[in-house]
Amino acid sequence: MEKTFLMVKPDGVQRNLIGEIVSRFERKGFQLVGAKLMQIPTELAQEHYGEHKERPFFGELVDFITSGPVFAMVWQGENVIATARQMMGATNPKDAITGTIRGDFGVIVGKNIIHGSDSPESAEREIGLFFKGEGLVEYKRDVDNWIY
Ligand code: RTP
Ligand code: MG
Repeated sequence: MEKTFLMVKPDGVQRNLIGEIVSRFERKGFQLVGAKLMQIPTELAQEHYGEHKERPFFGELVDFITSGPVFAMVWQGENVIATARQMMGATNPKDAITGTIRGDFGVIVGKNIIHGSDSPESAEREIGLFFKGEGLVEYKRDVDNWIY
C-alpha cells in the first residue's frame, strides 16, 4: 500500500494544530502507521530540503523547520501521496483554496503549517530519512472488534 511522509511544521505545532491535521487524514480514511514529535537536527533539515539548497530562502527554511518541534508522520492508503498534497493545498497559503489545510490555517509561504512528500520517490526518501525503517506499525483496522 502507498505511503507518504507528512509533517506538522513548527508553526502548526505551536498553534495546536496537530490534532486538527491528524483528524483530517483520519476522517479521509487514511491510516496512520508512524508518528513522532521531534526536534529536527540541522543536518537532517538540510538533507530533507536538499532540493532547495541553491534557492535564496534555503537558510530561512532550515532555520524555520529547526526552530521548534515538528510532528512527523507516515500515512498509508490508496493514492495517499497525491491526495495528501491536495488536502494540504498550494505551497503559498494565499493561493491555497478554502477547505485545504494551508487555505484554512496559513497566511504566508514561510509558515505554511504542513509538509507532504510530492512524489513516490520523495516519499520513500523522506520516510527513510525520518523513520530509518523503524517505528512503522502495520495493523488491520477492525472497528467492531474495538467498540464491543
Ligand atoms: P513542502 O516541501 O514544505 O511540503 O512544501 P511544498 O512542496 O509545497 O513547496 P516546496 O517548493 O517544496 O518548498 C518548500 C518550502 O519552502 C518554503 N518556500 N519559501 N520564500 C519563498 O518564496 C518560498 N518558497 C517556498 C515553503 O515553506 C515551502 O513549504
Ligand atoms: Mg516540497
